Amino acid sequence: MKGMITLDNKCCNNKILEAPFLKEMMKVTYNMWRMGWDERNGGNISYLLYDDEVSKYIDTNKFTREIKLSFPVKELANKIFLVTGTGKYFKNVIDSPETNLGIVKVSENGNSIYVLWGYEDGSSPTSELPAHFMSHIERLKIDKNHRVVIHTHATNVITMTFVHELDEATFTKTLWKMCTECLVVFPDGVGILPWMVPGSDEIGRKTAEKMKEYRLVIWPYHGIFGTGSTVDEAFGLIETVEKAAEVYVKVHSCGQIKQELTDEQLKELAREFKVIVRDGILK
Ligand code: 2HA
Ligand code: ZN
Repeated sequence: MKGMITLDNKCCNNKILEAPFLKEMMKVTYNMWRMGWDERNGGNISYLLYDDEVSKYIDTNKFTREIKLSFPVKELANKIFLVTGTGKYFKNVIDSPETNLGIVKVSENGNSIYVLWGYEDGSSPTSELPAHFMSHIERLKIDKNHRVVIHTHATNVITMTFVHELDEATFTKTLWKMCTECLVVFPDGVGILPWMVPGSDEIGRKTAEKMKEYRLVIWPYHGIFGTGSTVDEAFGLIETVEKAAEVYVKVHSCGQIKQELTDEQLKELAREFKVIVRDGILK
């Protein structure tokens, strides 16, 4: 029957290894490991794929396994995602994408996912799938081109959460002041959650709540989430925040600040680059 999803255990067509979205994922995970952000199995990525780009390589109506979700995601019904596997190391994705990654399709009722490709050793998507899926739901409401959620343990961002107040407005302003172009890259600032146990539906819900307003969300003493319509955009946002955090850590290791960007200069930047900055941050 046309459109019906059916079980097919004879995985897999590895022509898909040539797919641009897969190559992109292999490159970015390796890069992120090289940045030192994704130690061991740290970090996870999910990438919304369009049916017509996936169906060039695999039958999107055939699955190898069904996995029940503890949180319903009806809003994502029939959507397809490329997702890093739970317990998998970013450094290994490039050599064995078919075990470290998987392509999943959300069921019609949003209560489960079908594995279309990958997770060949029997594994499943990242433990942070609730935060990823719920964040996709919120970002798609705001941006119909949204596609990517990246979570990583960016070293200087984590460091900064120990020594800076965790108030969103002051944290954002400090980041903006660390490199001239920060305000232009993330004029909407960064959201910050209180510390929570990772991997739970609850941290997923709270992260997604922040995603209604922010493209970047920091988990204190843990890492950061970045989102975007492309892998480059989500990665670029995180990279920019991490750079600002690195400058912050270095500046504060050098002693007293002698001069810095003023609020007036930041406003001048916003005017010149025609970006709307979040209210309540600049005086
Ligand atoms: O997947 O990063 O937050 C490992 C993690 C959990
Ligand atoms: Zn993590």
